[in-house]
Amino acid sequence: METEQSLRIGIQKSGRLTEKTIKLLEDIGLKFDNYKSSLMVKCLNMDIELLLIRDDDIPEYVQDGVCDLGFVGANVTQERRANVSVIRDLEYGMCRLSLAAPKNGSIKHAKDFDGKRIATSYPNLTKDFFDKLGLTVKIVEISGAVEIAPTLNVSDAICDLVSTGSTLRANGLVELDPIFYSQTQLIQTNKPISATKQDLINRILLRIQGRQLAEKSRYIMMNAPSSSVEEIKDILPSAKSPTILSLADPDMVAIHSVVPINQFWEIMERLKSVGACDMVILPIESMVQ
Ligand code: PRT
Ligand code: ZN
Repeated sequence: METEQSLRIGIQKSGRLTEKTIKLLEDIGLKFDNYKSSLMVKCLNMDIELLLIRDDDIPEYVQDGVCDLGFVGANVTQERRANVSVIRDLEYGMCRLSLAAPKNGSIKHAKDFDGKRIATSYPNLTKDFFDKLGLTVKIVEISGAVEIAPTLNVSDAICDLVSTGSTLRANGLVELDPIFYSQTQLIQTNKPISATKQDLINRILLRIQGRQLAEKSRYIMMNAPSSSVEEIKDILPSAKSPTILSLADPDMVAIHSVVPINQFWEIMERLKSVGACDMVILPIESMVQ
């Protein structure tokens, strides 16, 4: 009987997403060595192999079933119009695909682009945007260093990825409308896969969810007067009740809970105002609910 191939995951070999993707995979318990020197890396503790390739190739490889999963920017998947399933937004590699034009030129808004030349590595996303507006533009497809195109009079404006905006500014361009917001995503092939592989994907997904939730949460420990427990329970947003432990001093208790990072300071201040003290805040490695 033919032995089944390992679950194959496509990741960027060398680029902006590589380090964070490898870190995420390590954080969820996958072990491998030598990923820098090889194109195919076997996971040491699970039936998984990594294929290290250019990010542009990942959506097609996943679409065609060469890889079962891929970690890649939504910008690439959408531009390639790949037939894959997005199974998780991963909240890193954030950027936007934006229109930009020379600082002191006549192009100020999307409507000013009618009949103009736009340099971009994203012809499909750019065309979709202008088609929706009913405007006709001439797309000049360029594979890199798009920002220099207006200076070289290759185009009147550009459509390119932006994160901080400093590259645009350095090239005398101003950012106009963002046309697409992107982040790294976990994509899965739509080709049929075995139940064993699907189980492994489900495990990976659960671990990623746990990791993402943990990153957005903090473990908080505090002491408080027993008389404040009810007020403290009302302040803590945790869906489950907090852990309450008695202390040597019968008038005091220790309370442990998990709080979301985005409400963290507000919660701390409110806890303090009802008598909580000796608060200790810890990062969380992972969470399984
Ligand atoms: O070799 P390979 O084809 O694999 O890599 P690549 O050179 O095509 O891609 P890479 O490593 O540059 O980017 C990989 C992915 O990172 C992209 O597809 C996006 O999903 C994501 N990402 C996030 C970015 C940026 N931020 C980003 N700022 N990709 C590119 N940029 C570039 C942008 O094109 C511009 O040149 O950075 C410059 C602008 O940056 P700021 O900070 O000056 O605005
Ligand atoms: Zn690329």
